[in-house]
Amino acid sequence: MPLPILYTFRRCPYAMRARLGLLLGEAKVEIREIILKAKPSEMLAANPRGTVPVLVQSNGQVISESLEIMYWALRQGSYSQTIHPLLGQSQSEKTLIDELITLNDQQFKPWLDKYKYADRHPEFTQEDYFIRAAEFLARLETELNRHQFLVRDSLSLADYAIVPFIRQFTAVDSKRDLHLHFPRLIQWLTLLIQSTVFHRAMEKYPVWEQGQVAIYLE
Ligand SMILES: N[C@@H](CCC(=O)N[C@@H](CS)C(=O)NCC(=O)O)C(=O)O
Repeated sequence: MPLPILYTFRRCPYAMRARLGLLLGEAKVEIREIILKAKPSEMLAANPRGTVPVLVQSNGQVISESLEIMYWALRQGSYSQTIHPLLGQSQSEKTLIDELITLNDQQFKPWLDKYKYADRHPEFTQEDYFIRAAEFLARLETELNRHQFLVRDSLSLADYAIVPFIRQFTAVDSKRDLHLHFPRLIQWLTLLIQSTVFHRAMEKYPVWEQGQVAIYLE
C-alpha cells in the first residue's frame, strides 16, 4: 500500500495545521512541498480547487480541508481504537473546540487577511482591520484566563488548529506591543511555537518534482 501523500506549502497556516495534525496523530505520510504559483498537475487532479493542504489517502480518497486532515490524523493508526488525547473529552470541550476554530476560520481569518494586506483593501484603515481582528484575540485571552490552554488546562486540537493564524497575525507588525494587551495569549503563542512538534512541522523541504525520491513527514 502506498503511503498517503500530503501536498503542502510551508508558510500556509492551513497547511501548518495539517502538518501539525499529522505529526500529532503520528500518521506516516509522504510530503510534497509545492509552490502556489506552479501547482503540480498531480495536486490539481486531486483537488481541482487548487488549495493546500491536500491529503491523498492510500485508497485514493482526497481530503482538502485542513481541519478534516487534522481529524483524520487523530483518528487513524493506533488512534482508531482509542480517543486521541487532543480531542474533546466531554461535550462541552468538543463544543468549545468547534466554536473557537469556527470563529478563527470564519471571522478572524478574513480580518487577518485584510489587516495583513490593508493596501489591497482601502475601504478601511489597517488600524480598523487590526481592531476587528483583535476581537478574536480578546476572546482567546478570556479563555486563557479561565484555563492554561484554549479549551482546558491541557492542550487540545483547538490550540494546534489556531496557533498558525495567531503567529501570522503577530508577524504582520512586530512593533505592536501585543503582549501588553494580550499577555496570556502571547505567552501561549511563545510556548506553542517553541515546541518540538511546531519545529518539526516547520521543517524545510525542497519543492517536489515528479519522479523524485519520496520524502516523509517526520
Ligand atoms: N479551507 C481550506 C483553505 C486552504 C487555503 O485557502 N489555502 C491557501 C494557502 S494558505 C491556498 O491554497 N490558496 C490557493 C492559492 O493561493 O492559489 C483549508 O482549511 O484547508
